[in-house]
Amino acid sequence: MKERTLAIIKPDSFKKGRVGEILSFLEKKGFNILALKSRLLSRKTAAEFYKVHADKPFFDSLLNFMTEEKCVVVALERENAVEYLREVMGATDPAKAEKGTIRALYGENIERNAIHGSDSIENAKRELNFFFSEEELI
Ligand code: 3AN
Repeated sequence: MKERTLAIIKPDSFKKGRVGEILSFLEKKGFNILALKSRLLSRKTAAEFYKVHADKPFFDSLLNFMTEEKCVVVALERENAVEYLREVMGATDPAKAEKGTIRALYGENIERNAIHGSDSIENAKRELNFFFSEEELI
């Protein structure tokens, strides 16, 4: 069964002009791009999206980073999309990410780590609906 997940190509990748390369990487891994948009997140939007991390020491810094440039939000479709995206993204800390993963290739550090991917099927639904309307996801 095809599954959907949400990726965010983060401001560090946008600034370095790596958006196209990362999209191409995802397509080569079998993901279809169902919907996509480029957005400069407001602090309020970024805080709402990352609200589970509101009490973490890195929250404020994470909001600064996520609002410093545009993000590209992408709805992806593939068999086993949620789990497989996490696999090809690599560990949160690029220094610990497996060779050949997106974060190992493009991430700078644990915060500026190139890409976000939903971490469960339930969160994927919430995150897809956070950025896209039902009509955009047809
Ligand atoms: P992942 O994106 O791998 O699911 P989360 O959900 O634990 O990781 O963290 C959300 C985001 O917060 C990360 N993508 C990263 O940008 C940032 N982050 C996570 N842990 C740290 C940390 N220890 N220091 C700074 N930023 C962090």
